[in-house]
Amino acid sequence: MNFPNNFTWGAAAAAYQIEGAWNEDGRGPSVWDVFSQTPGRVFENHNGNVACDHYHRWREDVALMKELGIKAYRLSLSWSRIMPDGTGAINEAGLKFYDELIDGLLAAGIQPWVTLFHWDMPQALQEKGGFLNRDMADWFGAYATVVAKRLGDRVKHWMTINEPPVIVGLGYQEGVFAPGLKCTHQECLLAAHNLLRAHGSAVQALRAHCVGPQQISIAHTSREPIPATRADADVEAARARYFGCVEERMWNLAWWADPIAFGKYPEEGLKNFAGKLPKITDADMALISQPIDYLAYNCYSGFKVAANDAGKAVDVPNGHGIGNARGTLPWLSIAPDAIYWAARWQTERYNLPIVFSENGFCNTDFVQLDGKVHDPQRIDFVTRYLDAVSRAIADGADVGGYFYWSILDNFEWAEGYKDRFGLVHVDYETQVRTPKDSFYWYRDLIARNGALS
Ligand code: GBH
Repeated sequence: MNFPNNFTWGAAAAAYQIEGAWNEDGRGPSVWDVFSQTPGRVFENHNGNVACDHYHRWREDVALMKELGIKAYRLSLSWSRIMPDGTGAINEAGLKFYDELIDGLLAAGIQPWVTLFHWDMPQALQEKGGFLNRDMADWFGAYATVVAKRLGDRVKHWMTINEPPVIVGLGYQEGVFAPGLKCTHQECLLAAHNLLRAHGSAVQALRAHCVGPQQISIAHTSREPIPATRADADVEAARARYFGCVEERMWNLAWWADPIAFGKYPEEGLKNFAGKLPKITDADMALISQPIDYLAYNCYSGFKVAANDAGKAVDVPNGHGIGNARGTLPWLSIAPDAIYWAARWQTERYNLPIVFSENGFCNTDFVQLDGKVHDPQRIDFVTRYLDAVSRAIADGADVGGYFYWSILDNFEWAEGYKDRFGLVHVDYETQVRTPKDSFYWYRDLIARNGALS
């Protein structure tokens, strides 16, 4: 495997999944507090009240990151820790937490890559409609301004929002994630538009208030069609499916990424969703299409498709990747070609450098009798995906970095603590951290800049 010399080796996490301290030092509630504290929403009614207690143990966690040798750590900020009501009053204790964390990371030689919003909307703003409210762009811009003024002298890499289709698709449409709504497709298209406007407003705020040049993006994700063979027809069909805008579910990547890159929604979606679209003004599109500096993309799994006689992509039966192997989450098939094609196709379409802001494997890891956590499947998974990234780079894709999800086992949203993605095992009774075999493997791989031996 070959990677450029300046390749960014990283690991990631998100505020609600690790911090805990949900009601300490002035933090306001977020939609995920309300959702997970409502019985029946999350696996065995787990919640993020304590999580990995990272709020209190961040020094220990940064020491582990330093030992791992990552160049960058992707974290997210809890909006309601910084602004308990989402707007207005600022909670100094919340800002101070991130201020110190960022200094700690920099002192350890680790660049902080900050995501402004990873799903934990302040509950006070959800009560005003959340992304259904057109004022979201102003609220999010004001929050981004507060953050930029405090952290923007040291943070150089930003993502505005994590995974729009999960927020709107799973949170507003299917209701399986917070805020647990079951909106119509029409309402979801409105939420999507307001989300994109909020993104644009945050980009403006970061540009205006950070010191020095910034690298700004938004973390996209999608479902990944993989061409069943290298035949042109299969590749074209899979690509058309990837960028197509036909689904009423929210996984149409181009619907999210094209407006930012090109200042307009894809024609195919405008046609298919006609009659359900919100009012879209030129000023909206100008706001949404503020230039960004790179593409961040979260890539986990995929499904094989082949072209039928009409050239359309049809699913290949059982085409989920490497045999029937999966992580403990049913959607997590092992499909390294997903990351290969995502890298190539996004480079071609958007002509920006790509950073894989998440990729990882979950299992039922546990501390074995020898005191270690043996996780060969995770090592195999990451090897296969990095090999695919390396092949994509050789074939012309512009990939600048890779962030393993996640540094720690953590609160896996509606799945609670059952599925473990970490390089570091967390005992949720004692909060003891145990680096897994994959931690040491990744450490050595980083030291060799990705060469296998
Ligand atoms: C990421 O989301 C999140 O950013 C992170 O917080 C989370 O912990 C991590 O992944 C692990 O889950 O094929 O229709 O069933 C991943 C988003 C959304 C990817 C659902 C898989 C399956 C869609 N996932 N998707 S479907």
